[in-house]
Amino acid sequence: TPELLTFGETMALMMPVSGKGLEYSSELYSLFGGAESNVAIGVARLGHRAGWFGRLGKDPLGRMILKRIRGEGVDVSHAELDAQAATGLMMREVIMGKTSVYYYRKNSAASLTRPEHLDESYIAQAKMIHITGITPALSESCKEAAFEAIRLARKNGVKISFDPNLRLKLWSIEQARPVLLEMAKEADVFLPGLDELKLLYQTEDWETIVAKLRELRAVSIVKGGDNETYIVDKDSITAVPYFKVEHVVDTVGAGDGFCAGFLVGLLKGYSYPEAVRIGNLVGSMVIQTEGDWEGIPSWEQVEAVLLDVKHIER
Ligand code: KDG
Repeated sequence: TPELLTFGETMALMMPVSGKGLEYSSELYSLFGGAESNVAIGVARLGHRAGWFGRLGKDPLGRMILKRIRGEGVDVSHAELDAQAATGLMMREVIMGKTSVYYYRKNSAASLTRPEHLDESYIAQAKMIHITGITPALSESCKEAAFEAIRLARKNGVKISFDPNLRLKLWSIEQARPVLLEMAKEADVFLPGLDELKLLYQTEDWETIVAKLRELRAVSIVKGGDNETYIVDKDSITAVPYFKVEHVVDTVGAGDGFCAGFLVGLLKGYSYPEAVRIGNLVGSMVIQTEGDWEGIPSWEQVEAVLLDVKHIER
């Protein structure tokens, strides 16, 4: 039985093989990604039991994704392939250091998720459920499903981790704000980025942001500071420094890697600063590899860094 559950849309991901943009690239890599399955894969890599229960199309891309998530050791017993709808797709290119993502996901199998698709007994046996603000952006029924997951988790004493993952290509800030703030209220741990908080609370002022965060029942872990991650609780702010990165290859997935490392820290019973340190480390490794989750390390690799073990080349 999984300790950590998550659900949401996972899509096929196509990226140019060369450094060229999509328009002029004749060969593409076929990968896949989705914020929630990225976290589930990360938790599994780091040695804990994770489950992901999204919906995919009953098509080649859906089967490819399902097999590969399963191959990473994630429980997919409650994931479903829908014969009536297609698997979502995203394309990504990096031009002059700027990443752009293009979505082809309207009416995808995942966007047709409804509250009835959730299995209470499956959710009830987990310690924690990780939910993101992408799901409510996908459709009205997905929004209902996200709130139903929160309700079922609360009812069964399952801790809620919430990453707002604001995606302005999916909805406007005006549409997103009330929904994401409502979800944040329900969370036990809230994992926003600093840029997201500025948009959600409509202020650049850190003091005001901290005061808003302190109205929540959650502990907030604020990602994306200049050099550190912040832990904001009722009466303290703790800054945890980033790890040095040699060469940034692909920044997408850093936040999910962070979440996976941090949540594994919590599952291991570590303190918040220790768990954030692990999150920072995993995030720093993800951005040094192409793809959303491929750079997530094993627990042994994490320990080697934390304990400063020498690497033996041969
Ligand atoms: O966090 C990475 C995600 O943005 C990526 O995997 C795609 O889930 C995704 C989305 O909807 O943007």
